[in-house]
Amino acid sequence: RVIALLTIEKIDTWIVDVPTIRPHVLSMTAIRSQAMVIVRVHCSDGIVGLGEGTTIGGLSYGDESPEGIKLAIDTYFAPLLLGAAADSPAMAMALVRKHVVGNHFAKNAVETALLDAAAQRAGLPLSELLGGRVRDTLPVLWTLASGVTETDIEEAEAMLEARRHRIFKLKIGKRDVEADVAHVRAIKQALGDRASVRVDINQAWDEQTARRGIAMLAEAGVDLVEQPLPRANRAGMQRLTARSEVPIMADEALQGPADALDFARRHAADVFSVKAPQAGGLHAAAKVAAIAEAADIAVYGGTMLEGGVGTIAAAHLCATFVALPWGTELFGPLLLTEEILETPPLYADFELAVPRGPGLGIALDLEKIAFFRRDAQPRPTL
Ligand code: MUC
Ligand code: MG
Repeated sequence: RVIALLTIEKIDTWIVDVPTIRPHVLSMTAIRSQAMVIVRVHCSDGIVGLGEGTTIGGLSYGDESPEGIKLAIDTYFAPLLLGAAADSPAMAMALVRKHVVGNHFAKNAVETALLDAAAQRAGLPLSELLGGRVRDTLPVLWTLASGVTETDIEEAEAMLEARRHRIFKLKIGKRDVEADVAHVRAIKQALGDRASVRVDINQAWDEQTARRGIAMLAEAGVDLVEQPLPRANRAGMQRLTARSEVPIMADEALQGPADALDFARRHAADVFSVKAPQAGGLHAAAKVAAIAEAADIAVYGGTMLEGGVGTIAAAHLCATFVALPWGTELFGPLLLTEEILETPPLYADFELAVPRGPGLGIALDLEKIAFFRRDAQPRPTL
């Protein structure tokens, strides 16, 4: 038996609730607050790694809820990991995968924390452990999802003026196609060539509606259509991709490398939204991206509207992508009323800066965490 000298000593999991700056309306839910599961892995050499497990709208977007992510880590991951070697994230995660099926968001949160600790120990930015950084900043879009066309146009104008975003994603699929297309057309007409306008249907259409809707959206000037069909309808995505002039992106359908391989074989999308939580970790997401690259499918940096920790983890992965023609949507922290990092992510000139320090290169603002932790009762005043 090998005695590990460097071990995992403690794992903290906190659900941290932070309000959004305005309601964020998607086809399946509207959110007013984000619940982030913040994970800290303490190693016996004193290094602490950070991770995040965040989804959208409880169980309305994916198979895991914030409460379920915390429970999975506390009850099932921690007993496997406490006392295990801290210097091999790959071995630790192989142990977890041997005993835990599914639970991709929880696995991603823990793997991120283990990788953050390992990269801090190595004195390298996390991007160097994920294949090597080829860019220091990433283009970032903004989602217009107030639910009101005029408000969305004002918001877009303010973002352009501040040089923060010039790509906008609109959440549609909640109303009938005519109403949704009228909303999209009005926004594209107001912004013209100053901005790229894209849509995300979040699985809300059937195939006939999608055929009609995509043709109308193309005519309205939309550049990219994301996940129009339910995630299980791969043949439908394949047919839409084959006939659509506007590129089609897969998001919810990609739950890891096996899905990516099937999509690649069928060419059932032109673009993959690469999301570490959906893939089951940063390494799994890197494999999704590698499959895309091999199949001449573009990669895009997706988000689950995470806070600073998950967003910066995703940024380190995206920094390893040589081609990133559609950019990223790593704007999650900007949707929240509060920063939970000591130094907030830097957004300037339409791009997000990828931190250069060791590991994720970030630190938690522990006073903010103490204040917003769901289990902090009564809430202390700051
Ligand atoms: C999604 O489906 O892409 C990403 C941006 C946004 O506004 O919602 C998310 C989820
Ligand atoms: Mg999406």
